[in-house]
Amino acid sequence: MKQASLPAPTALGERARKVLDENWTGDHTVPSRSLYPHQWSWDSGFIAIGLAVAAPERGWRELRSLFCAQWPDGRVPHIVFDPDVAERDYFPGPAFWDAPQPPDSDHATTGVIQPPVHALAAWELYRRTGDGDQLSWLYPRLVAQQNYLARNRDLGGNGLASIVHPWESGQDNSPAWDLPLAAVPADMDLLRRHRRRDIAVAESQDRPTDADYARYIALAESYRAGGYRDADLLDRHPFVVEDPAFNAIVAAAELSLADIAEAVGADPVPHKAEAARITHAVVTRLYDRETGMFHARDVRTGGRSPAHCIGGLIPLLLPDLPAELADSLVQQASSDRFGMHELPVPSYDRTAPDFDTHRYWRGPIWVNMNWLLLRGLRVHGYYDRARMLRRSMLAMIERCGCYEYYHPVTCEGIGAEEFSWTAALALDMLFS
Ligand code: 9WN
Repeated sequence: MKQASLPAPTALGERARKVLDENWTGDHTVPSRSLYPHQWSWDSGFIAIGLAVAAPERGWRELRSLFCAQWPDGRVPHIVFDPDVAERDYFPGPAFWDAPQPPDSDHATTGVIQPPVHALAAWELYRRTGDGDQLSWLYPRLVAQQNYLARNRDLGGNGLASIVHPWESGQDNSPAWDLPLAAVPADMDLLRRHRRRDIAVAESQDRPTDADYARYIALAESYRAGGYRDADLLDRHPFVVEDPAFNAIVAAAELSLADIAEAVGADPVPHKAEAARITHAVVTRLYDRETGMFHARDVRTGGRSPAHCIGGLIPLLLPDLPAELADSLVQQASSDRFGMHELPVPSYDRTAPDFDTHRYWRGPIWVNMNWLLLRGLRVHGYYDRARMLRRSMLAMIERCGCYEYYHPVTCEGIGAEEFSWTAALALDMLFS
């Protein structure tokens, strides 16, 4: 096994390692001790990327504990609940979800998913450690995760995976979901029956509104009422959306799986073909020539969201994206809407009348999305802009700390402090 070289200590590196150490439970890393006390799916993927630098054995463990909770149909749940955390410490907890117990785990889970960044993390861990046993254990599970998306979630029949809840996108409160969410009644009675926990530990102006939260609960209840089955969801569930960022990540995962397949002696060709197929579908279904970027599509109505959100830039990750589209995304990222110059890219259009500097996913800067964008800039050879983006992200984190998100003008930290994926991705950017 290759020995991972120890990175040189810097003040930010030490601080970031400390965040990850303090959020480590012995089995996985919580996103934040205060707001998110369980294991989250895509957080664990980003965290494992940082652990590949700081503590690779823990990185493998992080992915293993998540995939032990994989469902028989291949879905990787968005939260794996820690049985030592009380139900009242996070809403919606295990009792709300009432999901079937995964066969290889004694932990309860939610029934929804999140973007599959885990193959990217597994490949990163392998590159640094050369641990073929860990990679071989994960490979079939990562393939099952992708198969679930292709078989169960192509609800629009266009070759794209649909999300059935804003939480599945990871960009929960993005304006990209406003149109489809408007069709979901905001039953405020749900908030009388279920007490929000998030606004007890975070500022309510930084979190989704009560009306949106009521819709989130209604959607989770709708999916739960069908036993989390995906068949016929289009007929019985009010939110079915194709998200460009989610699908770009699915395609990027196939490319990592092609590398992984080669390393474990499997066939990389089907993974490359899948990546090309999804890239084609993302371009034909979700690109808007007029805006020069990608937009989420409501599968129930066929309408595309008019909002300019950071998720619409993430297909830059895809190496097969035609050069003129990549160029257009970089122009959009650098335009007044997103202003990728001194500061990283905000989650939403700076010029939009409802741009909100505090409310989450409606303006603030998120490090994980910018990290995906950084990867895309490198994929397409925009090295100067990539250097600039890396520098602005590291400067922001160094100056303000490892926050969940940041004010898009002042860079002041917002949301949870000592936030794990910010620390993890800072380590990756410092030492890769
Ligand atoms: C719901 C944990 C998660 C992230 C998401 C982010 C936020 C949860 C919440 O926190 O979502 O899953 O309670 O708001 O939007 O991307 O995975 O960090």
